[in-house]
Amino acid sequence: MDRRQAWEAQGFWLEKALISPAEVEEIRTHFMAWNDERRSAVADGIDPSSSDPLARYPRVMHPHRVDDLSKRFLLDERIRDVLVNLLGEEPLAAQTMVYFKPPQARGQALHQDQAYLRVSPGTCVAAWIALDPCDEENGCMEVVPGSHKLPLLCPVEADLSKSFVNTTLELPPGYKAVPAIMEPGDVLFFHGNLIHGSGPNESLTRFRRAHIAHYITAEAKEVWTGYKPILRFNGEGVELNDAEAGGTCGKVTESGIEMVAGHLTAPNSLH
Ligand SMILES: O=C(O)CCC(=O)C(=O)O
Repeated sequence: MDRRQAWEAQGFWLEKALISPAEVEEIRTHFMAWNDERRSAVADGIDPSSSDPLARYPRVMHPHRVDDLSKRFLLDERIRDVLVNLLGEEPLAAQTMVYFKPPQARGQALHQDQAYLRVSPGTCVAAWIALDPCDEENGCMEVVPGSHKLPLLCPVEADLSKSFVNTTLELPPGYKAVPAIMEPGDVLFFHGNLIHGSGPNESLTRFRRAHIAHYITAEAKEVWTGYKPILRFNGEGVELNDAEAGGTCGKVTESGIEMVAGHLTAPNSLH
């Protein structure tokens, strides 16, 4: 299957060795120093003084807004070229995150990114750059092939001993999560409706770091306000309308998805 066929059929594409070993090392070194010197505020309902490994290594949200290196990889031409090939149109850049996922850290339960970005028309796409070897032991990404053709599903309560976000998705019959085994420099591209997530890092010694960027399709007229400003690949800003925060399942807020049913109010940031 070529890229385009895999994208249509499965909703994801794993591009091998897109980012060089030297660049991977540059990103890793940069963000380990970032965490030492200017660690992000601990969110996701984690007590900063607890022994939770994520209190020491909180995820970094939107670093490209203040950090040239992250912005460089958000607007990287190699990533753009793969996106153009997969989508058949010019992408716009929306967001970055860095996950350290240190030894023994919890993962992020199953979700669909489009539930957060609310891009319309069109969808969002992630480019997830592996900065370490990723496998089942250290909590690699898990993807559900073909689930990008599903609508947005309503979340249910997650197991907080395994996930740092408190919602997950129940897979409809016939769907199965599979591990995405990756080497540093591989990039996993996935569709906004694709169900994905990750389990805990069971290793006692290995990190599972990633630089993650989210894009939206150029036809988009609206996106949830928390992802603005939206950028073209030449760095110019693009004006889009604000998407409705509410959906049939829940409402996006600065602190996550508030469930319509009311019993879950997720203290999670963006996604
Ligand atoms: O890196 C992970 O474990 C999860 C990342 C993710 O779900 C995302 O980027 O949407």
